[in-house]
Amino acid sequence: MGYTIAQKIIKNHLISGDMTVGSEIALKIDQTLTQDATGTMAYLEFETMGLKRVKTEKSVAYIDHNTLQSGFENADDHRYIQSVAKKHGIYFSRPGNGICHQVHLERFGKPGKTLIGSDSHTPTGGGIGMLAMGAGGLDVAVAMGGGAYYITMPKMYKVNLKGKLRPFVSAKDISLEILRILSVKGGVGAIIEWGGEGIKTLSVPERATITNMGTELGCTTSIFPSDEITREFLKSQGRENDFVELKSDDDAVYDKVIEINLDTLVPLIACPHSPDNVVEVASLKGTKVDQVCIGSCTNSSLLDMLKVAALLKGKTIKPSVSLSVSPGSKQVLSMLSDCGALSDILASGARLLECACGPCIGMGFSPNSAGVSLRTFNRNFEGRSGTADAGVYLVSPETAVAAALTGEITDPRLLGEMPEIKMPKVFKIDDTAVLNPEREETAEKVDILRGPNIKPFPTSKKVLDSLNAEVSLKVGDNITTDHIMPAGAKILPYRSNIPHLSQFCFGVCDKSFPERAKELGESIVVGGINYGQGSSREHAALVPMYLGVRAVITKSFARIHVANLINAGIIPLTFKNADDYDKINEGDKLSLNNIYDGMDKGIIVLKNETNGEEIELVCNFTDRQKSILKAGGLLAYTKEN
Ligand code: MIC
Ligand code: SF4
Repeated sequence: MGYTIAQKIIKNHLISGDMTVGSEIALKIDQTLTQDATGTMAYLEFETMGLKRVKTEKSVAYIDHNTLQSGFENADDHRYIQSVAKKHGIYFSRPGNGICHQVHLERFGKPGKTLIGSDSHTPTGGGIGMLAMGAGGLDVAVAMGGGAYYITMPKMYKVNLKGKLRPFVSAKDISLEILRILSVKGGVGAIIEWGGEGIKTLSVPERATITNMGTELGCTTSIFPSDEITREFLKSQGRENDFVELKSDDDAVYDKVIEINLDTLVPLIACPHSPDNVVEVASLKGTKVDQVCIGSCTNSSLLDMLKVAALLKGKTIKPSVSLSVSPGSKQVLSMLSDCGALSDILASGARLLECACGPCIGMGFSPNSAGVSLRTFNRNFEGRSGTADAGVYLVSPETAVAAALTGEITDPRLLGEMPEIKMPKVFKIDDTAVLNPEREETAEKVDILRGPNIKPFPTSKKVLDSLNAEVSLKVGDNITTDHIMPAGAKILPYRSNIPHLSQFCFGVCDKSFPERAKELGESIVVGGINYGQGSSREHAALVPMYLGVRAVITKSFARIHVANLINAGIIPLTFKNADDYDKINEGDKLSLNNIYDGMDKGIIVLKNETNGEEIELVCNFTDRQKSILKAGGLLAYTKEN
């Protein structure tokens, strides 16, 4: 039996485990990336492990999320990360150089290599045939130290593309179509390989839009073959030597095969508040639009920006619309500027934002009250934009421009002829905003700069043989990490200050949660399906841990979050019978006994002391995960070992 692309890379990087679906495998990691919102914590963890130098082929620290320095906090954290990077052998991408995923794709990613990043959109690298995965900061810290990255061996899905996209339909519409087909939980436990004749019509930035947004399917990662199109892209970046060809074997076996016909695909739009709430743009025709945002790691490549500039050229946006454009990297921005396209964007009335995440993570540019915002981003979770009652829709750059020009949701095909976009053969290479680390021999002399915002890392507790605690919160399905630990301009500066962050925990669901959890001392959270989807932020585990949450019981978990819970020493359990979810209410007193024995058997029996119900909970932990939980989290476990 042949191998899929992902299986080939896994086989080449397998440290332990066997490649049977569902079993735990340990992978050697070639590259890591961090961004600043998760990076400070990741480097504090790296420091705690006491290692001198990263052991990866390349590790890069990006500053792209918290660039709105409305107080000393972010600037202090940036200086901290810069100094840690210099000392420990990590490349440092300065603020302004661009969004981690865009820059990594342009300058550092390599086909066939493994990459983990403390950001859920790390799979962007799959656009050039990397096995690129999002992970919690602690897992990235361990990988930087040369440790393996553990995942559950995924199933393999294949999406075959047929035909060719028509004008005004683009890669983003393919992402939205697969979300419509599979939903935000449809990719859990799988790697999606993109293939078929249709991929030959897609350039690397288009492929990267698709692998980027594969994250919203909940999959482990997404990947394209590395072919002549990949070679051309790497060549244009002066990196042809990094090219290796990668394709699946003809007899590779997939657990699911989906076909998408590009010839018949139409412009799509994801409605509030979920990326899989997808309908045809035409069906919302005439909906008034207040704000349009173009950019984010999904749609900020030079190709996207040139399309936007060409469509805006000589036109003015509607006075009722506020349009922002954030190019993905310094390379994109300076090439836009050199060719004059930037002037076309500015002349239309758009506001230029810096090359960073910006509005995507609620770092400014929040919509007006009850505003309708069309964004080329990847997430439209409730409240994420910074305006609680805004309606955020996800669209392609083409649909975004159509809305900015008309003031309402408009099928972009009504804009007339699609101008021809000529991509340059050679890109402008200027890596001056990437700082090299200090040489190992002299690294000792580099001082680490710590600001007052960096608070001590909270210590987790060991999972004991019994737990008696009250349910501090019961939530429904598809709870995102933005619900658990919101971001945005007011909260993000405190990512290295867990006590301060804790005041906002579950703020989207129930503002009284932090107080209640603190009063209870120890408590249990109950959730529905796909709990913890979205961002990789380990803060969504560390903050509940700080507030005394000892167990989370759900119908099912998202991949990165369940790993973060275990790393934080919180025991994640799932209902054996999903209906038992109804047998627990907020405020109920629960007792779990013989936990250790239950962990070995795979089932723990919970007694609801309030209503007398007995409920079976599944806990299929590997020996390693059991040891981590018993040690009180990955940091404690790593120190012990
Ligand atoms: C996001 O898009 O939600 C973020 C902000 O990039 C997160 C990381 C974070 O919370 O810092 C992610 O996707 O992992
Ligand atoms: Fe940044 Fe948004 Fe991409 Fe997250 S999804 S990395 S916030 S641009």
